[in-house]
Amino acid sequence: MKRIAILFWFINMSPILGSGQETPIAYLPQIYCDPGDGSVLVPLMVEHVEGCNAGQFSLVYSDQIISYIDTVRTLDIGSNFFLDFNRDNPGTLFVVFASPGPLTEGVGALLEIEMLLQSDLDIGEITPLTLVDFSMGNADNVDFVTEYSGQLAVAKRGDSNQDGRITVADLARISDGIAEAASPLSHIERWASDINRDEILTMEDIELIAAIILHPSPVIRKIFRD
Ligand SMILES: [Ca+2]
Ligand SMILES: [Ca+2]
Repeated sequence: MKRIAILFWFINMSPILGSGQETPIAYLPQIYCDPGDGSVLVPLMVEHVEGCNAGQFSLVYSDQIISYIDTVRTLDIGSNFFLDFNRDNPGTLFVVFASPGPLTEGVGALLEIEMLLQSDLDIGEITPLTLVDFSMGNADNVDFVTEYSGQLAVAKRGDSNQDGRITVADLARISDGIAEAASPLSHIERWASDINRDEILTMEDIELIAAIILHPSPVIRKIFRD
């Protein structure tokens, strides 16, 4: 099964929440996919949900970009949860989860959603990943959680500088990233530069982009993807 590197913004909510009550929140990342990736893994992050032992939410997405929800599985702080989901309606995922005991950790990844991509995606296509009616709680109180939706955008892996082509300029850009140069890579530039999908930029990524420039055939690119 192909797994693409998951990149996400860690959103610092402190300025939003202020210094008062810690409001429970849930959010999805901003992620990218290459048309050849086949599938993406999307983590659902939560904060300030300690004490909760049940919850539910819906996720609305474009079925022009995401063909099917392959599965939903618990993760990290949610690993003790029972989880079930309904994907009968394309474009909407409905998830419920519960645990025999309250969460002792309130911050982290709760679950991940594996999404299969449509086969005919174009660079630049975008779907919001919209959380709807997210609620969590326990027998004493179930309340709505503040939701921050995510986004999935189709981009070209290897096109580090995002100019639509894979050239020596991309080699230069990833070199900037490895050297942590004065002009730091943006979120999408860093994703596009991580050819081997190990979530760090190294000389191996440079070697792979160089090989794509030298051997631009689809067969060679498939070897790199696998
Ligand atoms: Ca480029
Ligand atoms: Ca890498």
